[in-house]
Amino acid sequence: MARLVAVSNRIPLGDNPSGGLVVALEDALRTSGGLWVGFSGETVEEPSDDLAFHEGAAFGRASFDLTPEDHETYYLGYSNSVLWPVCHSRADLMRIVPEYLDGYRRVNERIARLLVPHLKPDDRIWVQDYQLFPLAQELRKLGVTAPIGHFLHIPFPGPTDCATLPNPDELFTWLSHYDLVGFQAQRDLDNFAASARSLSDFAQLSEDRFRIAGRDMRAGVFPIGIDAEAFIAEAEGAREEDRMRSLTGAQIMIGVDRLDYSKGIPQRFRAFQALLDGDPSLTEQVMLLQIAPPTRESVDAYQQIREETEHLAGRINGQFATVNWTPIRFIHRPIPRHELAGLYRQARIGLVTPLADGMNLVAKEYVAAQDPADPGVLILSRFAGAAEQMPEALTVNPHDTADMAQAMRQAIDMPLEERRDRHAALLRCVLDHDVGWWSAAYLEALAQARA
Ligand code: GDG
Repeated sequence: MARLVAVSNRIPLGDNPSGGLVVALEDALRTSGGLWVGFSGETVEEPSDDLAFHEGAAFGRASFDLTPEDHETYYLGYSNSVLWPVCHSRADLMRIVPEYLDGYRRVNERIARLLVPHLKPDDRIWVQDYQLFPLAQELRKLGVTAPIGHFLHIPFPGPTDCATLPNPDELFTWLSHYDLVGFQAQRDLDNFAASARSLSDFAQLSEDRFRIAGRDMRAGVFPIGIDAEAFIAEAEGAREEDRMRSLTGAQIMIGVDRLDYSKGIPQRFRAFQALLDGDPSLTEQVMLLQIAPPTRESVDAYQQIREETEHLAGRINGQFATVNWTPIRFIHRPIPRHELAGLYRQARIGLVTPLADGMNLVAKEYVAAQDPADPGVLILSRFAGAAEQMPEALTVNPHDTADMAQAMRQAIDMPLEERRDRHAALLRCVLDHDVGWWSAAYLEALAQARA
């Protein structure tokens, strides 16, 4: 079996990863073995010109450092101030700075150079996410002939959003050097085909085959999953002392998201406010536990979302709290994974209401963590990739406060039998399409794309 070499922006070298890609890739590599290469998280003035190898995992791990300038331009700049907002339909938050694109190209070129001496001819190379779009082109320039695939964890922009990029055509040139590009949802594949249509040299050869600038490539839909069995075990084994104790009888609604503007946390808070406003009998009967670890804090848009979220939670709590009850509990730091599993299980409602999201693994973790005999209800935004796979959730439009408040009400009142029926269907999906299924389906398609 050819060795799997996965490359991602970040490689976790400590514990407690929070971030969907890291969680999923760790599961995939633990099963298949191979090598994972990524940024160490350290910035240094003079990074080494070779990878650093790390022991202590079931698979090989190798990292590289970045200069502070590269981190600023490649990571915070082009990746997270240009591509991320555009892919999440927030071109208004984009900052186009020429140095960002230069840094992005330069770092991808450097990663290719670091990687090549460690590659074997029969490796399969699997590049992850939007920080590394140009990597296949750079590897090909250096003579790499092995199969190279890309998986995009976030949404692919449609024609209107693509047109806001400083370099829309280059995005497609980068992608055309992969044998296979994988997306989370049908919506993304449709956006890819629709956006590519404006290129001068583009043809769609079949449903999943495209020719861009004379190069043939494939694209497909591979919805990512979780390690469902392991997560079920984690939730079942959650210890009593890790649970929330201070409430007697109040139902818990839980939200778990990196504090990102794409996750719709203020919209969720406003819907909760509307729910409480509309029904005073819910006082002390329901609470919202929002876990939102910090992310990309030096980007302005992230400072703004933090301020907005804290301000709103403070205002709602001030309006409704009693001596014995705080309606919103907002935790702005990561919590350990086993605690998370126990809290999901304890919560009667899972709130997954992003404005845009590639997949959203929290939706799947929440379902896996439930007690099938008395499960909670998942409220899911139609803009999460997960909505294509999970129609048995209560599907909401996160921009519509009244619609979301109504779904919260419906979830609170939902009879046991309906909760069980919906949960059984959702759990089937989470178990059938777990992370092992995802990586196997993707890698099989990569092998076929080359054959
Ligand atoms: C990207 C795409 C796509 C969160 N807080 C804590 C914590 N987490 C864990 C969750 C979950 C993961 O982080 C978040 O995954 P999501 O999928 O919800 O979102 P992104 O981070 O935006 O991930 C997304 C994903 O990639 C995979 O392809 O689904 O659409 O945006 O696993 O549980 N974990 C711990 N403490 C926390 O406080 N331990």
